[in-house]
Amino acid sequence: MAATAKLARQIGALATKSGGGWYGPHMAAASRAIAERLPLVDLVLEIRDARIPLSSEYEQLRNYPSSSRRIIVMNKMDLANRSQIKLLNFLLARVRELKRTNYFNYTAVIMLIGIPNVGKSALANSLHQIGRISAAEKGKLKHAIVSPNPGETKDISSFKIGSHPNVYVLDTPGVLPPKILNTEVYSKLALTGSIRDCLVGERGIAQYLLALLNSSDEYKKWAKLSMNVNDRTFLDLEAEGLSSCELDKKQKRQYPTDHTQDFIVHDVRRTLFETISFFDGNVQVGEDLSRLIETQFTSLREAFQVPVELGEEAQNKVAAKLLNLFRTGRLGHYTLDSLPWHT
Ligand SMILES: Nc1nc2c(ncn2[C@@H]2O[C@H](COP(=O)(O)OP(=O)(O)OP(=O)(O)O)[C@@H](O)[C@H]2O)c(=O)[nH]1
Ligand SMILES: [Mg+2]
Repeated sequence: MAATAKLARQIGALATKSGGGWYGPHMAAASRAIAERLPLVDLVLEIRDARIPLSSEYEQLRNYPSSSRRIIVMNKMDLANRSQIKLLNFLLARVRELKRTNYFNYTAVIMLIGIPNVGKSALANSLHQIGRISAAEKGKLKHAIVSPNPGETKDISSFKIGSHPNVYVLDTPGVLPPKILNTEVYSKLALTGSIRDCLVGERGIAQYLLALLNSSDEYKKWAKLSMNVNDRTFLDLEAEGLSSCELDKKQKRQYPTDHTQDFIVHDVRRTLFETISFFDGNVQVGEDLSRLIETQFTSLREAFQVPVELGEEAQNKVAAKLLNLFRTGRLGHYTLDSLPWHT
């Protein structure tokens, strides 16, 4: 992991040198608006990205005094609706408990806060929908905009999630501190999508992703994809009188070339498995790791069916497609922060 961490720090350092581009007037204003409201709300729900439970901490809350009013939620664990119902019931029960000691305030407000892109708006929508499912207002449900790009929510808005007492959640804009000193944390935030790709460059982020994949065991799960290809080459294809190349072309012609199609994801996983397992160097050594990543970019271009004629631009396209697969969970599940084992 040492070579991977080094690469993460290098990429993070390059990006942070270019200045705090992630922190604009919008974020500064949002940060002030959140800080002003913080003392007025009944509960604060800090949303974190389960892949980076430490790096996605909302820094301004570190010294937040009342821990009884602060709840941390790990999002993106691909919560089923069931667990969101559980979360809603838990929140409503918590509000009722607080109201018993503070019943003069009839309406309760829960503020969702977190760094950009952790899923605050998606969670606000779910809680609102589940909370209002049997309510008369069902037809008038509001909808917060959810997007894969960070910085989508610009203003604080409220969503009703319960009655008796009336309970509202406030969806807020994602906020990061103006300075991120830890360059490795910076790279993790870029990889998980909390910092806009253009600030780091998709290619650099994809190199970091490949370094992580190369030093984790996830790729071993894709061994059977490689074997399937061989099986097909020797048995089925012969029976059908097709070469493996002909079969591949035949299959691919049936679909539009969308990099999220199953067969492309399959090819990408197989390519990653083969490049890692046939590699003759040591991925813990920086130079070897860079050599492997370079080879992988070339092989992945084919897997993603990016035309070679695009030249340099082809590399950027490969990087963008690879990041998209990672961020939608199609390259496996990862925890990027090293946690003490007891957490
Ligand atoms: N896999 C997965 N994706 C999620 C989950 N929650 C949200 N997302 C996705 O994460 C992306 C960001 O979600 P948003 O709800 O817009 O995030 P946000 O925290 O409101 O972002 P900002 O408004 O930019 O701060 C979207 O592409 C969502 O579809 C989840 O539990 N699992
Ligand atoms: Mg949002």
